Amino acid sequence: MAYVYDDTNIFARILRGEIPNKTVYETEHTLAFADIAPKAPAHVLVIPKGPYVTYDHFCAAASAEEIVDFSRAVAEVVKLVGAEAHSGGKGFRAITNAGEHGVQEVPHFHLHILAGRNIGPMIL
Ligand code: IU
Repeated sequence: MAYVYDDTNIFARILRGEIPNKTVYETEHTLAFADIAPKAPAHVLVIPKGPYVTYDHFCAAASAEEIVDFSRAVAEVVKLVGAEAHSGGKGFRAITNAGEHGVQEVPHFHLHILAGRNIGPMIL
């Protein structure tokens, strides 16, 4: 199925600088910013700058450079919020919602990084 990217979505507008955001980390291909309605003491959204709708779309269509850049940005964000579980931090949850059944609100791929409290069981 072909993905149709709607560039009027709120994250596209953030990327174009039309709407302010609280940037946590930024690279050539990736932006990480504070979620406007945080569900944990640290709630950061990591997004690619390219026009990808969902995680699977990103994995299938992004360049290797973009994917590596995104992955490394996730690692930096986890470090910035002090949640590196592999080296003594208390850990985090990474979530991405996709499409109707995933209950995705914003149709630009984003990874939620939630940290700073025990997030609870995986199934909500
Ligand atoms: P979802 O995975 O698409 O359901 O999550 C969208 C998130 O985007 C959600 O946590 C919102 O609080 C967040 N968000 C935001 O950070 N800034 C905005 O202007 C809007 C939504 I609209």
